[in-house]
Amino acid sequence: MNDTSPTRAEREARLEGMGCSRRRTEDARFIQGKGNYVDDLKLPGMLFGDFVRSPYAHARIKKIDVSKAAALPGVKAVLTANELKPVKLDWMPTLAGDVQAVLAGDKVLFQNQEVAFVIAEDRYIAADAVELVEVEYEDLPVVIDPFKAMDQNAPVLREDLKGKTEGAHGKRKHWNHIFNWEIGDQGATDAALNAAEVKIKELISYQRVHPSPLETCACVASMDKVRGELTVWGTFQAPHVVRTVAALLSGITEQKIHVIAPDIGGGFGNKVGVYPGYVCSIVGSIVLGVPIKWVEDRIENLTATAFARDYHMTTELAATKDGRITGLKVHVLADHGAFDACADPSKWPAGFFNIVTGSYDIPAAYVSVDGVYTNKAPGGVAYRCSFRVTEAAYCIERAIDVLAKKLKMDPAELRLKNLIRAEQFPYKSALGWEYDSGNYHVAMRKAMDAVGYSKLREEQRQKREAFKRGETRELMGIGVAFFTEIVGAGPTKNCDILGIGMFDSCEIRVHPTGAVIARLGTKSQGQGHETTYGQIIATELGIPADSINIEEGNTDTAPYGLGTYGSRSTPVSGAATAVAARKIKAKAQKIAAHLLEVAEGDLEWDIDGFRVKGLPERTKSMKEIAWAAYNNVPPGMEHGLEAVNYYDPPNMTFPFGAYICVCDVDADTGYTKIRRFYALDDCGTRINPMIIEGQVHGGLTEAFGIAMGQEIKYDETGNVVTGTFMDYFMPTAVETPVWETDFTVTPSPHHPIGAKGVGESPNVGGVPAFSNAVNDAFGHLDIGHIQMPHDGWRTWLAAKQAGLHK
Ligand code: PCD
Repeated sequence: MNDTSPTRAEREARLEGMGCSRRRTEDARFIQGKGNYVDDLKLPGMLFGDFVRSPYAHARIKKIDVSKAAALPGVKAVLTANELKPVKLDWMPTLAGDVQAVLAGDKVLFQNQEVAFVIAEDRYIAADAVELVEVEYEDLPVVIDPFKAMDQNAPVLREDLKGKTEGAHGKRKHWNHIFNWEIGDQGATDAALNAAEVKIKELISYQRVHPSPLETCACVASMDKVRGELTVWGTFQAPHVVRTVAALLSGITEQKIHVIAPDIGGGFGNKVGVYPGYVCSIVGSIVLGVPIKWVEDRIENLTATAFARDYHMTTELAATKDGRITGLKVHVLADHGAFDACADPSKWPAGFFNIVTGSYDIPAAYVSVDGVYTNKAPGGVAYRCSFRVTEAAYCIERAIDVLAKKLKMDPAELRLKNLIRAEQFPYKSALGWEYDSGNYHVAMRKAMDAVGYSKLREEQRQKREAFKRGETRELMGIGVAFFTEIVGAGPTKNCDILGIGMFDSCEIRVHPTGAVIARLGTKSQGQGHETTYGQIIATELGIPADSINIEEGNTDTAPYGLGTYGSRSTPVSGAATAVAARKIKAKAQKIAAHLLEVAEGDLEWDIDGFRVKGLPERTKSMKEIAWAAYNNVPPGMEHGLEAVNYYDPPNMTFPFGAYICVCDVDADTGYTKIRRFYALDDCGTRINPMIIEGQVHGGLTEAFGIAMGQEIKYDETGNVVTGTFMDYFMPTAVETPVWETDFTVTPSPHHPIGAKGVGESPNVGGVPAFSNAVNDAFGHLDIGHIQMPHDGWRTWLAAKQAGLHK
């Protein structure tokens, strides 16, 4: 008789566990237009809210007259700061320890700041009513340039902070100063700089950009006055935190608040914080007793909800003549806009910027960051970035290239010379981090081989000759970047948000038939969590991923978690998932031993169940064990098969990568074509290679947008001049280059499955690779660091400055 039982390989494949490029389960609804986004929600009696916003960047509010708006048929209420004051909601706390005006009272501090909230029967009436609110302003002098924020004659922006010499992070030096944050050994770093054979000093700016998810921020707040319960649906990356904040602000007890994040169309950090729209919708619903919906439009999103970057980094490197880096000193001027609403772990005013020594073994380093207020929108979010790591990576990667130019050394060579060596891991950096694992030289060499690095340099040499001879007007640039990410905030010992430790969670229940539901404290915004968490459980428990449902985003059912940002889901909730599954497996082993009438220790795990050691035909599959968990457990054991884990990671994980970009710059138009882009990522154990590739494609496209054209720009009176996708560069498939992806695998030694995050990496490594490529195109010419974004205009100017225009 033929044996028809599946082979081990077939049993393994059936699970679609870790390492499998399993198709994304959530895509079935997304590609059919059957997703369920906040704006799809329609509730009986629901009203719509819309903001009156300030046309001025800095002005005193003399008078607000809402009478005409309130009289418009269909308008139900108009809220101003006066209505919010009695319930103490005219101001709200920010995640960074500052306060932010929910609705402007005495004055406005940035263009498009929220001034009044109109509630009407539909969004069109609300929009009409917004036009009818009359606000009398008296304009005030503005501070747009962060370098002028602390001038002696700079206007006082935050009158509410008058006389306060201390902020959330210590002493304030000036009325527009927020904090100073210092780390590292200043003495040793200065000594290294003084003794240096070669040094560089460069102002490296990372311009203000915006995460601009395609779905803007939105919520529906619904107060049930009979039950005294509030439900808020919203585009929340961290639903549990929103519930806790709502409880603390509203006084409604936490169990009576239900926060639900349905499908989200991209978050990118923009949907971590709490915005005035949420507060006003909740207040409106409490006052009127009906649901209120608020959905931002594109201009509001780009100009008023959290921006990213705006870091101005004066960077010094010390080195020997042969290219050994001996010291790094950075001063950052951080423009936080009108309120410090940065979304960082509480104790980290500049996030994890102290990862700025990057992938290099730099013996001495010192960083000092000054945050300042300006008349710009608040924010400073971790846009595809673990709390300022993108700024840090850009800073060190540009600085290395500037140093290479000065040393007349190849930038890849200079990197190879200074990269942390494999045997140095776990590596303690001069600025305090312990990098968990890495094999940087292998990754760098693999990248260089893959693109044929030395051939490219030879081609570039020949092109430069041809240019001199007048045979071409194109400049070829080769951009190298090697980055180290720091993701998985975080150990609760040093990371919290509003006092809540940054653990994360997973709860798994195995049903009698061996099907599973798992719920987590994180929240996918498109990353594919419904697919990948199922794969971890599939491998751990030997249950096919197709029999596993993953749920996130409902605070009533999901265990408490801190949410999805900072590429923390895999490092933290992914670990919680494995640990919870292992608890279940331990119980399953006891049940299997009972069923097989052997000692627990006589069993071994085999793909999808246990077998008796030495007797491979005596087995109990996980399916059989699940059934037994509900009717035949060992004496004294509780029924059921479920577990929960709240995981507090012992350390962050440190993914890394080597990226190489080749571009051709037209010296006459500044137009830059990205000819080639190669990205090697190492995120430890890979759960789903296809999803990782998608993550890298998405992140590189964002990095391309940032490096090559994006900037939230203000004119001298504080008007945002890039408030739409007509003037804010949003790359489409037309502009986007082709991506080549590759990988190495260096597992994290402290993570239960060895995985590190990956979602942010391409943004972190991509931006410096593009910028280094454009700068490298001018590498043989007498011209300093060229600032981003590298749009046609700036690049044309660079060519002009380099004397390439007759
Ligand atoms: N993975 C795998 N493996 C490994 C890792 C990872 O597979 N090793 C995968 C996972 O599972 C998922 C992803 O991948 O799915 C990702 O992951 P991660 O890295 O862990 O991350 P998560 O946490 O999840 O997420 C987050 C991120 C972020 S941060 C961002 S920005 C962005 C990214 O994610 N976002 C987004 N990506 C994305 N995608 C999409 N689609 N959408 C979105 O929104 Mo922040 O901080 O928030 O700014």
